[in-house]
Amino acid sequence: MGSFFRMSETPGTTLPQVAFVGRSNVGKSSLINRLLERQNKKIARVSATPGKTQSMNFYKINDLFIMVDLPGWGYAKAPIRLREKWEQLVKTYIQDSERLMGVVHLIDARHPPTKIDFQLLNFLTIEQTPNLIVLTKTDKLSKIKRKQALQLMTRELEIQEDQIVLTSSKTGTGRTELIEAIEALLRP
Ligand SMILES: Nc1nc2c(ncn2[C@@H]2O[C@H](COP(=O)(O)OP(=O)(O)O)[C@@H](O)[C@H]2O)c(=O)[nH]1
Ligand SMILES: [Mg+2]
Repeated sequence: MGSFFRMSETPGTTLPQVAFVGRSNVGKSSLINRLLERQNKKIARVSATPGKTQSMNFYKINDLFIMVDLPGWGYAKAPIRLREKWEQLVKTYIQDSERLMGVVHLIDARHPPTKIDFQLLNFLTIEQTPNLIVLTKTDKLSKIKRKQALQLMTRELEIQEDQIVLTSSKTGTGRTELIEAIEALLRP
């Protein structure tokens, strides 16, 4: 549907929306391509320069719902003004989107959640926006490390195991489970 830099530019639509959010380089574009099985003809651009895109990308799926690729936040090194701009855009999108059914929050399975992950989770709770935690790049972990990552996330984020989906865009692990979870968000 396009890339939009502010809420006023986004298309007016009655279709339900599910948004994807996470730190830049977490694997968001790759996951969207994997979900849509666009391995060869990629629909979401996988970039080598993290934090470059500050736009919201809207993808209409089968005329049924819209997947919204929200901008990722940068690393700790990113300029504070850029971080604030990101925060404003994402918060405004979440608050102002009446048809937003849920947020898929991506976290790299190899790293503990960051301060921004906690802030985002708090914000979603306050806004009463249903959310799903997706651990990315699990192919980079051994079976035992995957289990440890799952335990760490449930403990740190104080959520149930069934709120977390382990994925790998490289192997396709978790794709079916994630699709089912997204369907559940769409019909509450
Ligand atoms: N091994 C592995 N690498 C991944 C996976 N997902 C993404 N990557 C890599 O991580 C980098 C960032 O991916 P990208 O999808 O652009 O992240 P985004 O910035 O969150 O959209 C790229 O080099 C991807 O190839 C995954 O599941 N497994
Ligand atoms: Mg991306």
